Amino acid sequence: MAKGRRQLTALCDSLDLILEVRDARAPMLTMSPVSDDFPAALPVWTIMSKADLSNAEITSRWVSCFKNLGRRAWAFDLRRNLPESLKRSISALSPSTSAKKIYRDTRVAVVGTPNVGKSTLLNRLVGRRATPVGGVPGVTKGISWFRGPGCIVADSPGILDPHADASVHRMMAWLSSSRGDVIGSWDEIACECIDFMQFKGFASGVMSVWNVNSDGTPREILERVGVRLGKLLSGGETDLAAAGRAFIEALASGKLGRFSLESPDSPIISRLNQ
Ligand SMILES: Nc1nc2c(ncn2[C@@H]2O[C@H](COP(=O)(O)OP(=O)(O)OP(=O)(O)O)[C@@H](O)[C@H]2O)c(=O)[nH]1
Ligand SMILES: [Mg+2]
Repeated sequence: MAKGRRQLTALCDSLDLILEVRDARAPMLTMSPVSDDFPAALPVWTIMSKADLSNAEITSRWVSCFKNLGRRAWAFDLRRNLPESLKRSISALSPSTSAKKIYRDTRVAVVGTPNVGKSTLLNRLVGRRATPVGGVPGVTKGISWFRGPGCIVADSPGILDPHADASVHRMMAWLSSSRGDVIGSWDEIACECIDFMQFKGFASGVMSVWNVNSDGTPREILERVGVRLGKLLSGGETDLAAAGRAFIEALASGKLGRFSLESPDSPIISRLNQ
């Protein structure tokens, strides 16, 4: 993170705009840890990605919440085209900034935590598959610039806060924004996730997609998931790690339906003014 933070901070002087991508399913949990380093004068707009995977009503409340805090914010399925109005707003930024910037394209950096859709957004902005995207965190390794219509956009690697509690990183793994295999055991991550979903009241909806009964402890439920998916060890008992991984990967990619982990009135991380 230190290198990524240094690289991004060094970029700020040449930027007109930062587009901070957050996962619409948990916009506070996936807030960029480098947000505090941006100069106050540099506009930061929030793009909530994966709005096709979140609870639509909660996401629309997040958009209003950010707007009420004076921040420009949108929620999109980034796999679809961006509204032309957003692209026009970005191109229009340049002439309205300082005189020395009038005759060049708007310079934008796309930042955020891993796997939230930064490169997907960049490709949409430049209008082609300029930079690779992938379902696992850590696809983009360094900062690269790409030219699009009316803008020059920098893609950046996902940055996690190394000082955040390990439980925060495990929660980010539920959305595939941190690597579950690096930060804990898959069964532990999955059981914590099921526990959280039970607490929030949407475990039964998620489990119903696989016809798995959501009664009982998280471990009992994960056992049933393992049986349902055929994740068994040679002795016949459930391979909980394999079941946990399959569950988290299905959840994060939307195969188990739409959900939101956070709403404006119950954020996991309460930094609502950021
Ligand atoms: N359903 C859905 N999937 C999305 C959306 N945006 C991105 N994705 C998927 O999310 C995954 C990650 O997208 P990337 O654009 O590579 O994310 P990134 O933030 O650049 O990831 P890193 O470079 O690894 O930090 C890919 O599988 C994308 O297809 C979206 O709005 N909806
Ligand atoms: Mg990327």
